[in-house]
Amino acid sequence: MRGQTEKYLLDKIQKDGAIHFALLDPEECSSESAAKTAREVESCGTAAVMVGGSTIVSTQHLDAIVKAIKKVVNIPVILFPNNITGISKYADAIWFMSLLNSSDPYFIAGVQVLSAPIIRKYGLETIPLGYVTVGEGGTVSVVGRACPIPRDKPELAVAHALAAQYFGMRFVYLEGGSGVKQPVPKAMIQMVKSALKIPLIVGGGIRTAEQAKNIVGAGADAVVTGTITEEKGNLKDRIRAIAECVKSRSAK
Ligand code: 1GP
Repeated sequence: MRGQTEKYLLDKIQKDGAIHFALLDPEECSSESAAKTAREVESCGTAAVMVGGSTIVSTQHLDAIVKAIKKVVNIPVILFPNNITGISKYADAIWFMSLLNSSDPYFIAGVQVLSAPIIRKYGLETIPLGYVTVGEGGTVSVVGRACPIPRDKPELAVAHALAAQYFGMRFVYLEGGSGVKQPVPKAMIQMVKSALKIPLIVGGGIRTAEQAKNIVGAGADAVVTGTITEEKGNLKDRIRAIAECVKSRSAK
C-alpha cells in the first residue's frame, strides 16, 4: 500500500532520473527560517523537505516548524525521526525507518513499535526505510548505537541493503553522517545499487554539485543535503546547482 507521497517520489525518480531532498534539523532553525529555506529549496527543484535531526527536540517546536513549512510549499514534508519525539501530525509522511546496523534493539524495532499507534492516530503515511550508517558515521551512529560500515567494506553495505529489501522495506538510505568530511564512497554506492531493486538514498557530507553528481553517477536515486542549508552564503545557488546535477544524472 503505497501512499501519495511515496508514489510522487517514485514517479519523480522515474521522470528525473534522481531526486534531491533538503533536510532541515529542527534544532538548527526557527519556524520562520525553516519556512524561508523550504521556499528557497522548492524553487530550486528539490523534490521534498525532510525534517529531523539526531538529538532531542521538542515536539511542539517540531510541529511549529512543519506547519510553517507546509504553509509555504507544495512539495511534501517527510519526517526523518531520531526518536518518538520526531513525529508531527502536520507532515505528509514519515520515513518508517530501522537503523539496521544498530546494536540496540530500540533503534531497530523498539521505537517503531512505540511510534506505530501514534502514527496510526495521526493518519501519517509511512514509507518503510532501511537505514545504514557508513564511515565516520556521525552523531547518528553514536546516538543510535550503530557500528558504521567501514568505507572499504562495500560488501557489508550490500548485505545490509539486501536485508532491508528482503524485509520488504521500500527504500535504503546509506548515511555517511551529518557534516562528515567525506560522503559515502562511490564504490560502495555502485556495489549496493547493482544489488538492489529498490531506490537508494545517499546522504551525509555532500556539500557541492560535483559531489552530488558523483553520488548519482554511482547509482544513488536520491541525494540528501542538510548542513549546507544551515550555512551562510547563497543557499539558492548551491541548492540549485546540486538539484540540477542530481536531476540530469549526467555522470552516469
Ligand atoms: C544527515 O545525510 C544527512 O542525516 C545530511 O547530511 O548534513 O552532511 O548534509 P549533511
